[in-house]
Amino acid sequence: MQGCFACGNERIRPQAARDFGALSARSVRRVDVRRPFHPQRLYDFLHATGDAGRLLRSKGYFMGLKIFLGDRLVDEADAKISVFDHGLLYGDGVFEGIRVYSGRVFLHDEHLSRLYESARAIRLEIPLDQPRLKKAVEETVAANNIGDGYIRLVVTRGAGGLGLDIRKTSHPQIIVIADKISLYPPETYTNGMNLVTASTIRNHPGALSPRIKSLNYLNNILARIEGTDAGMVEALMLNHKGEVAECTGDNIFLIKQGVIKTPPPDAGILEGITRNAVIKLAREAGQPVLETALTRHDFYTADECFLTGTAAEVVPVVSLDGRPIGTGKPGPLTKTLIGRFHELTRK
Ligand code: PXG
Repeated sequence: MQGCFACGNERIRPQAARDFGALSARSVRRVDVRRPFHPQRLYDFLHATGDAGRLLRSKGYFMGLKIFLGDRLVDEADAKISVFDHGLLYGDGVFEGIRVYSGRVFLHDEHLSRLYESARAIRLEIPLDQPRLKKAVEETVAANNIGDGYIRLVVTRGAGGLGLDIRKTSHPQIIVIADKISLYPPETYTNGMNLVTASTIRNHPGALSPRIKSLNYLNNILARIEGTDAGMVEALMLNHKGEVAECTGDNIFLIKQGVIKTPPPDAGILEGITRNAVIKLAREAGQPVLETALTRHDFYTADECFLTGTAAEVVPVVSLDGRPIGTGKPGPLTKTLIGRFHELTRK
């Protein structure tokens, strides 16, 4: 058998598993070795802590992922693109973050449609058609044995000159990475999340439409830094009119007197795939959902609040800018929606 002798994971070299089996608590700091040692658990831990994972990978303990690059699967070590790629030089490209549940790509067509729409908006021609790209994503998931995981699908403008002219770029690059997912800590879901409003506003739609999921995420990153500085894992962003737009990587909803409300796409948001799925679930259950302009006051005085996103799924929010929302605990309707969303992921 290739891979780990203990758990069969093909990405752990047999020798690595044996070596780790002999490791003492001092050798690998921060690993809880009080519990019975298991290579898969150690692997999961190291994977979550990027640096340790990279170090051990560089020592050859882990086999790399299979990456889809261009038009075929290659080893992670061979998955390289040009330093002249405009995706790197200018953030010129588009991407999707997609979930895999039990080996199935969740809302695959919806994510692909958004990717092709983002590409159209920036005049980027994706070199594969949608059915072929869908197959490439599925092949990548299968090649990496992903059960529950995460896909990063990226299309860059391709290599070009040291100038903005897209006519000087050659082949757009397609990259598909299928890997494990790192999530918000479990207590975020049980206790709820606290948010602050960032001073950085969302991109003005007349400058760069937030509806494009482009490789240029500096706007969101600058806002996220403010959230991190305030000790929070997310931050709220307003639009150029001072209305609530979305969080740095999640859409936002409130519930007031039984009505679910969320900013419309023209409030300058990314029209989230999870957002749309949650709206549909709520409406199917007979709950009214309004897409309407909202201010921070609406959130301060809401009964409940939650975020949606591919990585986050549905997360309760319990305070904004130091004001408790509702009871200051995850709300009942939010909990029901979380349950319904989990059912959807298992369908
Ligand atoms: N708004 C923004 C700005 C986003 O980037 C969402 C809303 C939620 O959209 P979806 O379609 O995921 O429901 C996003 C998505 C990451 C990461 O690595 C971020 C997103 C998605 C996947 C991964 O931080 N953001």
